[in-house]
Amino acid sequence: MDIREKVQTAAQLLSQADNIIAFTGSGISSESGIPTFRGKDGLWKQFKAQDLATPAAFSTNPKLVWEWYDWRRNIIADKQPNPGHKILAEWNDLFSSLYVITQNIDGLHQKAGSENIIELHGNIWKLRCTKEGTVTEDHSCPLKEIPPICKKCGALMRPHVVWFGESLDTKLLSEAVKMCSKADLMLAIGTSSLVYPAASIPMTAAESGVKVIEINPESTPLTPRADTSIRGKAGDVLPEISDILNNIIRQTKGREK
Ligand code: BV8
Repeated sequence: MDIREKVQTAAQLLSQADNIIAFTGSGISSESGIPTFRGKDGLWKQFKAQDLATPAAFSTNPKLVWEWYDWRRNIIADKQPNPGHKILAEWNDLFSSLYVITQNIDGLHQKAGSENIIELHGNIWKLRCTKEGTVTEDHSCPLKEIPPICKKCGALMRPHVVWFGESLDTKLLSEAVKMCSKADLMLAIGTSSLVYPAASIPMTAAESGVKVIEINPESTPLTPRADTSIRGKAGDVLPEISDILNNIIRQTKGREK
């Protein structure tokens, strides 16, 4: 099947689906100008994950880790949602339910207007007190002090994100799994499907009979499990699917009259 036929198939499958999951990774934000993790100019390329995004790195050198996050916050601060994010937000009310389960910490799904969002790996605009665990939102760019200190108890603040070697929030993970058990279709958009346990979500969905549509310029370990895998950019493919889906809906309504 060529890309046109796959886009057509995706629109058809969406027109017959009620409960949708959009599972997204850093690829959906790359057209907004935010580097991915594993692309040619990926974030990890310049830095080693184990040097920066781990509890050990933070306890060894919190200032260095915060300088990296402050640098990333400054990159993300002026970035806007792209057509990929916007189409998902437009689909908020098109289905019985649409959940966005994202590995991204950039907040662009919220900025685009998506409603039911599960941020599996946290959010770069949130800080957590290392002593009390309280979470605060802070959009200051650059950060007023590095490393930031808890205003209440004076302890070190950390980014409210999930580092390598850290377990995901069990409540969030079980909510994501519960939503997937109710879904009849999942869009896996812009993820290399390499980082676990998040990557197990689309895999499990495919194994349990959920229709999985992958949107990615490259193939991934999920590709062989997907019902259809569209080799394209999210910002191009999602608007194309949306146009065809809107035509299908118009024709169906026309026939019902
Ligand atoms: C855990 C937040 C239990 C932080 C992130 C050894 C030691 C310790 C752990 C492990 C180990 N070996 C394996 C593990 C498990 C590890 C893991 O999976 N590692 C991988 C690398 C092998 N996982 C963990 O550590 C997790 N916790 O397992 O806890 C435990 C406890 C103790 C000890 C052991 C285990 C926690 C993982 C969470 C890490 N935090 N982010 C931060 O951002 O600073 S992960 C980070 O990678 C981001 O969240 C990112 O989203 C995520 C996944 O990457 P992707 O989103 O998929 O992005 P990527 O760049 O990889 O791919 C982009 C894709 O988009 C590409 O396919 C590209 O083709 C495509 N694309 C590009 N442009 C477009 C596009 N697609 C569409 N449109 C476009 N325009």
